[in-house]
Amino acid sequence: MDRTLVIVKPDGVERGLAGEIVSRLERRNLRLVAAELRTITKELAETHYAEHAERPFFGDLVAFITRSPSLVMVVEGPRDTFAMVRLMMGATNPAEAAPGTIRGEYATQTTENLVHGSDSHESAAREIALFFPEL
Ligand code: IDP
Ligand code: MG
Repeated sequence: MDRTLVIVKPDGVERGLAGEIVSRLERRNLRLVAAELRTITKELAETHYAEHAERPFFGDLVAFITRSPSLVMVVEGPRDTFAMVRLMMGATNPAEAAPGTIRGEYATQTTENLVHGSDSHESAAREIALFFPEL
């Protein structure tokens, strides 16, 4: 089986959309391996998003992702699970996210786009180890 990291970001938990997002993953037949509601620390956010450290929005991104609890999950499917989840999420900018995707149905702004999903097998392994070192 193949695993990826999924995060319902603070805006998703605040808006009561965590259940909807988990439901979509489960209805797809992706299985929850781990799930924890936690407030991501500044240190963990900076490590997780290190690839964006030089971008102008980095400070806002870290402030956003740490402002209230996120639902952090490991999700398992038969293969290329990260790619299935990314398609279900929709484009990073909700203005470009297809109808039917999570961002295309429920989000309007790139800054608050509800959900994170690892973008490759390598990112999935790195991010799972970062958030769930016991796995
Ligand atoms: P992804 O979440 O679809 O993988 P990334 O490019 O990895 O998108 O960006 C990480 C997160 O940073 C996005 O989900 C979004 O919350 C935020 N972000 C990305 N680009 C911008 C931007 O241009 N302005 C503000 N926030 C951004
Ligand atoms: Mg990304």
